[in-house]
Amino acid sequence: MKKRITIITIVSIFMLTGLTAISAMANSPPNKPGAPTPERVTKIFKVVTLYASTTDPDGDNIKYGFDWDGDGVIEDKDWTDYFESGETATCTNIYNKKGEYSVKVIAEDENGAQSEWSDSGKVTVKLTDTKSFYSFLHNLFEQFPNSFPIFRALLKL
Ligand SMILES: [Ca+2]
Ligand SMILES: [Ca+2]
Repeated sequence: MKKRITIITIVSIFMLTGLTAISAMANSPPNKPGAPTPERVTKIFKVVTLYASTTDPDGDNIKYGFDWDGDGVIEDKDWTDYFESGETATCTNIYNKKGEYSVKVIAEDENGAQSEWSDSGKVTVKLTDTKSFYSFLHNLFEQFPNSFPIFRALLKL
């Protein structure tokens, strides 16, 4: 009797493991997201917001990784939180060098399956004028009001 129970237990464990493996294998990655922008012109030190959206065939939640300079590497800060399948995610970046940047986005479902990279968009970053550099500093001071008292006094902001 005891032997029988042991066999049943072992068989059950095998079946459960098998089912778990099958359901993990059945997870499909999210669909390829659209390009985060077709084309954008901005200035250095200015906040750029881009968007991403796709769906997951299993209806899983999705997070998005933005590659802002086209090198295929996603910085930690450029991963969004999880969004429901089909929702639109946003991510922001500030460029501090002028130039033309290729931007793309990848989607990852909550089981860790990654989509293909999106097509690339293009962000052109131009040199800033003094006014927007000042407004960048101003925004910085607003976010960290107590961090730069000397600068603030110098710039009379
Ligand atoms: Ca999935
Ligand atoms: Ca990158």
